[in-house]
Amino acid sequence: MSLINLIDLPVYGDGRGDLSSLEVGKDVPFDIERVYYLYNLGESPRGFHAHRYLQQLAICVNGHCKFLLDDGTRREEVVLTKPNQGLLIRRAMWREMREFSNDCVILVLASAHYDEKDYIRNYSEFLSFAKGE
Ligand code: T46
Repeated sequence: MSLINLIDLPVYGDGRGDLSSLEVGKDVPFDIERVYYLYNLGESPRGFHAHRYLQQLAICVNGHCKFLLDDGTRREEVVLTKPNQGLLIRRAMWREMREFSNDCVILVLASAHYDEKDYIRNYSEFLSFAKGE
């Protein structure tokens, strides 16, 4: 099974433009407890961590960017270019983000509030954690 799980979101377009919506239980497979967004992104890559329990859906609502996902045994990359497509990031998945376009905005829906204790920011520690899963 691919690590890259893309969820296509509905687009309601007409002469005025496009509108996409997300519904918990239909488009998003977890309850949304937090929303955040990344913008004014430069050349520095981000991420380089995994989460013990957090699940997230990342949508590049403007521009494009590259995500790398790693489950401890495999690494896969995807370029996000569509505002109507979300990348599901399951728990226990190392992620790295890079190659942001100047106009890139990434909207992230998260299954829990921010909790630094849920982060694994050391790759060796992540590999041990992933092995125990
Ligand atoms: C992820 C990727 C896609 C908060 O105070 N609250 C928050 O909700 C978040 C997400 C971050 N922060 C603080 C913690 C750090 O001091 O914002 C600062 C930057 O966070 P971080 O270095 O973790 O940012 P990224 O871009 O490396 O990772 C973020 C998320 O943290 C992470 O869960 O999956 O975006």
